[in-house]
Amino acid sequence: MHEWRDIIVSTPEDGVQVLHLNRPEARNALRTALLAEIDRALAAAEDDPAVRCVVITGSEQVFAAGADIQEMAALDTIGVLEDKRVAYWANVRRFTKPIVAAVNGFALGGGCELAMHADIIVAGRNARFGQPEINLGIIPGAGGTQRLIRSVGKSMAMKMVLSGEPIDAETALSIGLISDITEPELTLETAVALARTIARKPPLALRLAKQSLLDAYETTLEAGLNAERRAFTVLAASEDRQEGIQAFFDKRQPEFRGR
Ligand code: CO8
Repeated sequence: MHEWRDIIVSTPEDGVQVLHLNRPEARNALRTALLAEIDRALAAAEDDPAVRCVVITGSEQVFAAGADIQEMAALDTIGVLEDKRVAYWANVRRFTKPIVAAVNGFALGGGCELAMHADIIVAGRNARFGQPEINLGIIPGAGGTQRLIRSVGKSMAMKMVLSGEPIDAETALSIGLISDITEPELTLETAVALARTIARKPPLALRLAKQSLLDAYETTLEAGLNAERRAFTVLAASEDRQEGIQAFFDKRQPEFRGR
């Protein structure tokens, strides 16, 4: 059993694990120790076949106020170069199971970047997404410039990064940064319900579907289509494909085993 300090880990539904950022006194600022706990929790979730989908959330007031500015202030160039957080972020990116972010309140800087590491973002009406690093004389450092421009396009990405001004939930929905808006008190519930739906899908197909979609960020259309074709072909060998198709013919619910 792990001891957690900056996060709370729970399993509200079979197959769904929730990582709850829990540093209210610092508005869930992502200090290294917090990121290390996310890293550890995701590594455990990756290895646990019972976990099919992960939800990352903050409180009803704030998702995360970004990197811990106090911690960041203490780093010189060598410190930034050797920063352990780089590896923690990379591990979030490499996580192979679906991640849903449930965002209420501020998701700023590294907080917005953490939300964008998720595969789907569900947000409360009170959500505010922003990259305010410019106000500190820095720029986004956990993929913000790259993910924003791919997600919302050039003009809005430039506006957010260069002005540092946050956008509200309605705007985030209209530009495709998030998939759903809810009342803040229902954000987590909505995300968990979505995660539950996803958790019941065949794990191998989920993994390859996520990978194929993310490939679109990395590659040309031709190479992406080839990668999708390979993933599609590999799945023809899975027992879950047989089960899914048989269950359709039998007019019953499939029982997926991740094989
Ligand atoms: N880091 C450290 N402490 C913070 C942070 C933070 N990011 N945000 C808030 N806090 C602390 C405050 O210092 C304050 O502490 P105290 O009570 O001891 O004075 C406490 O949290 C409460 O803060 P506020 O009084 O400001 O709370 P409000 O509810 O009035 O406002 C805001 C909430 C709007 C979130 C406000 O706190 C804020 O603007 N915070 C800073 C946001 C920001 O600039 N974020 C960007 C940080 S830079 C970044 O994320 C770069 C990522 C690079 C990743 C690189 C990886 C390798």
